Amino acid sequence: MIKAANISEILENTGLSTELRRIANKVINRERITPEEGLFLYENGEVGFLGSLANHVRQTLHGDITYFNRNFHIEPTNICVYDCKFCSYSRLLKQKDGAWELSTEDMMKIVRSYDGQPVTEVHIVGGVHPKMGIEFFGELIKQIKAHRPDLHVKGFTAVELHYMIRKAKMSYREGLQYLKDCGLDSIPGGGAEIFDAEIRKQICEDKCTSEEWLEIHQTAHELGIPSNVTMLYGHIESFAHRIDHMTRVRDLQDKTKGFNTFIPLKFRNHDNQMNNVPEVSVIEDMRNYAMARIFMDNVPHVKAYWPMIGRNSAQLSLNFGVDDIDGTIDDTTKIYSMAGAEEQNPSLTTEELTQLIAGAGRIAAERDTLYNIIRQYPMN
Ligand code: V47
Ligand code: SF4
Repeated sequence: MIKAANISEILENTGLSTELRRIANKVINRERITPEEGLFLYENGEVGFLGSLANHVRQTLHGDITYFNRNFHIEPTNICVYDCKFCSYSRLLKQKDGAWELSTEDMMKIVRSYDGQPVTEVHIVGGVHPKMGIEFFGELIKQIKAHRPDLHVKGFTAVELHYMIRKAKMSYREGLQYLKDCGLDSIPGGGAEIFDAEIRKQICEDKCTSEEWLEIHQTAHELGIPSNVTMLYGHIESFAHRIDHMTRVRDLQDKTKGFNTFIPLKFRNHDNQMNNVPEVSVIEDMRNYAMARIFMDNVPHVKAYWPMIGRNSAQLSLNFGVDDIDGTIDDTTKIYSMAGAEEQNPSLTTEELTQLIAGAGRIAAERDTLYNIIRQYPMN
């Protein structure tokens, strides 16, 4: 790796503006940049420049290690009381066409189908079904844990949690404690979208507010439940909205340190109410990963969700601040294939995934949900 002092010297001899050089020097010296500086970088930093800075931060934090995990998804239902304009997946209660709802037994069959396989995590996320309440999911988690106690249960976006907890007339703290007692280990990052109230009003008016989303995650962290955080980008939001989103994440993380991973999710425009909004380019995807790594100096990991952007872009992202590629999953996740994701039947074997990581000159490390390394490839 090039040393920080050398990078600063190199910067002196580039045609970069004084302001870009000043901000770059802060990043190189691992000083926090302000939201205004972040916005300036977003607006003026070209992709290679941002990539170099993000890669420097990534190397400092993780060296060449690139994490992946072995997980599988359960999507209990795609029936949803909400009507997010970007969603290609949900069906309203009255729409029977293409709708599904799984019973506890259906979901336990999925869990049992992984018996004997070295998966470490089950990721449970779906639509918000009015009849699937907190007790239904508490019982499901208990059954999963009774069957396979070592399986980490990462479940329910803050949107689902908000609905089921409020419907049960509990406080967030009571609801989350109940689910934790049933065996819930962590919370995925979905439902964050973009925190700005005006944008949220236009793309997902009726679901939980940004303040509620953040309060649920804060409460979870206080109860010892770690979580992830996403950002849906590349639709009608501006760079300023993205910086605002990441500032709110950074501020909460300063208080709780409960976020493990930031996951930028690229808006896909297939088959939803926002299909007139063009998708952003791969260049913008890379600039966005880089900005996430540069700006959120207190969130340990940045993840590329490869089923969404495709394996080639995921590989490229490893030079733009990303240190984690989502697990070796099969086609149990439908939310993206229905939105026009690159990978229609996302499935990568461990060998394919580790080769993809090695092909980018990185070291593949299988992790558990909490980033404990299980093994490195080639095996050590
Ligand atoms: O909140 C829905 C997104 C999210 C579209 O925590 C779309 O490890 C793009 O949260 N284009 C749910 N995105 C998925 C999610 C997730 C995924 C992977 C890992 C983790 C984790 C969490 O999917 C929703 C929404 O932001 N989404 N529709 C779309 N058309
Ligand atoms: Fe429902 Fe989630 Fe789709 Fe919104 S994104 S409509 S909350 S399934």
